[in-house]
Amino acid sequence: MSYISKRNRSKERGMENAAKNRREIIAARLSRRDLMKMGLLTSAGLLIPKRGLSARALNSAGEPTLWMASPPATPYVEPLFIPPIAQPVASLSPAPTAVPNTGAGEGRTRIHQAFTQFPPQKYYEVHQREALISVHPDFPLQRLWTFNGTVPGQTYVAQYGQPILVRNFNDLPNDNGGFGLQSVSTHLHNGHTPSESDGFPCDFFEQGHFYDQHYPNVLAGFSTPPHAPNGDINESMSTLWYHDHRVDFTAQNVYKGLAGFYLLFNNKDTGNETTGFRLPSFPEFDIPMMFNDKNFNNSEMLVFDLANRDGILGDRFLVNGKIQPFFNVKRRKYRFRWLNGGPSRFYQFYITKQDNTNHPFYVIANDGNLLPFSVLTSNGVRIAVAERMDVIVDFSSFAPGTKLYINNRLEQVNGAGPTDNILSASQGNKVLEFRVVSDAVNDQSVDPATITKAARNNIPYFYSVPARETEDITRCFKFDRDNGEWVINGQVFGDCDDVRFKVKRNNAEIWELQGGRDWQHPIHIHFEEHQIIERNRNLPIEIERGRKDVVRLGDGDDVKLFFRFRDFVGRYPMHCHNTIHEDHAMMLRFDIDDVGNNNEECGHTH
Ligand SMILES: [Cu+2]
Repeated sequence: MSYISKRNRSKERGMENAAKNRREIIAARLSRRDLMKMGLLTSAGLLIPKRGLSARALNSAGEPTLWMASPPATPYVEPLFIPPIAQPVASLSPAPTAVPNTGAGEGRTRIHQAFTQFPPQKYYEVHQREALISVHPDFPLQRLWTFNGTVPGQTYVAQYGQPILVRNFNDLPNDNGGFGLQSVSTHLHNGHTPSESDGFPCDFFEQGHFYDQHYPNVLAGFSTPPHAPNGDINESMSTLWYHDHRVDFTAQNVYKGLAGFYLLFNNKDTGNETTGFRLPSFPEFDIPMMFNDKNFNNSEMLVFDLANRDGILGDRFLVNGKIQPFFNVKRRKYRFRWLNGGPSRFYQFYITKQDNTNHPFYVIANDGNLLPFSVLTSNGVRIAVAERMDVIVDFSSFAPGTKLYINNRLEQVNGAGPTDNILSASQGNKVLEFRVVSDAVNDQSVDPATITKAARNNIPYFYSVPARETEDITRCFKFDRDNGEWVINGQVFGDCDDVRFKVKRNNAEIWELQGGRDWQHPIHIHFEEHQIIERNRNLPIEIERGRKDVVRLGDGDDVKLFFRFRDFVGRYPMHCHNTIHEDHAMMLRFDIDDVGNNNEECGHTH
């Protein structure tokens, strides 16, 4: 509280009142749609100052300013939090059923389409509930929403060929403490998941209910030649994550804590550095890290700005739920799985030494999983919301006591996207401190220098890129801003039942995505990974080749994606993963069935 005296008290109070008004509105569970209907929100996303509601602070240009600065927090005082590994339960009662068990309180509405084909071999029970969580020792405990009591939630460690079932309970409290909706849909991001278990935004379920999510952990292509019955090993996935996806409320609910990791292993990516690809062993040297930027008020409590429709930038940087933690590392190689957990910011991470010089590292995977080769980078790696980058960082050359930093050097001043300026190392945000310790070292993991494209004479070390097939249709999508609304081909996500187009199962398709002016969007497409075959008529950079589930659309970008849609049917979304854009309706629903249609075909129906 002492730091408030350094500020202009009346201005602070005004902003606090405005914030309080907004929190009351949010506590009333009104979505942006409700506010628009009630005439409380302008098309520019500003709350209208009437009946005691005050507009948020404006800058000299009349534009909304950033949220007031968060209180300071001393960096690197707490160790990195490693979420616990989810443990299966012996059984579930009542036993899971293919048909939704609505009588027992299940919120699912559709039958499991692959329950008998891939019977669950392990069962998990997870409770979404409020917990008091520390984000920093200088801050009071926060009332966050969790999966089984931690933020991030427990990490699922899954194996290909071993289907699991997660019984997911909604035990969220009646009082949302200012923001968040107690109605949820949990999406397994990057999963080749039957639609009814995918966490489609409109498949939400309410307090006191549960939802059985069946994850077959099966390779894409298992149902058709030439990869039946086991699927294509080159479609393997690895660093998945799960997060709330409730329509209109994803940003609030994820910001409040509802996200975690789901790691998939197989007989190549084994988690053991003496076998398979010989990547650093899990969990000791294979560390998932979720990055978020958040805002805190004068009482050091987490705040979320509903009135912001451009994208929320936080001024406190969290890794695995803690503000700027430290992490002790041995003098050897580590695999870090970097995930941008949002809400809106893009990062470009460097490893910076104490003298602000750069320590190069290897990128081995993007969100689509392992690249054919390791890629050495001296320019850091860019990660938009929901993208993942697995990297190998080698600490063997550093003396014990050395400190290094994960440093975000990408300049971003508003929700529109980064300016693309790279800040100097000393100006960046150092979000985590590595401390090299003197413990004895044993490192049997592969040397990434030996698995680059050149070192391998162009023979993939990891998976090959699945072969491209002749497409059955090319569809076109323009992501734009229209009258203050985020639109895809001119339309917002208006209705859960509005099926914009239908993909015929097993078809190959090209989707051409076009970005609007002045904005950047990380676009996520559920269910099947894509290959970026062109970015602005050129091959994308090496880190973007291979497979992906998020594609960054920069200002005016034009990207071509290749897909096949195999194995399962049902409803899936495509949406911007700047979660603010997503909730303000930059999303569409497409269905996979055995008929398909030509809607959204290029030059056809827009
Ligand atoms: Cu966007």
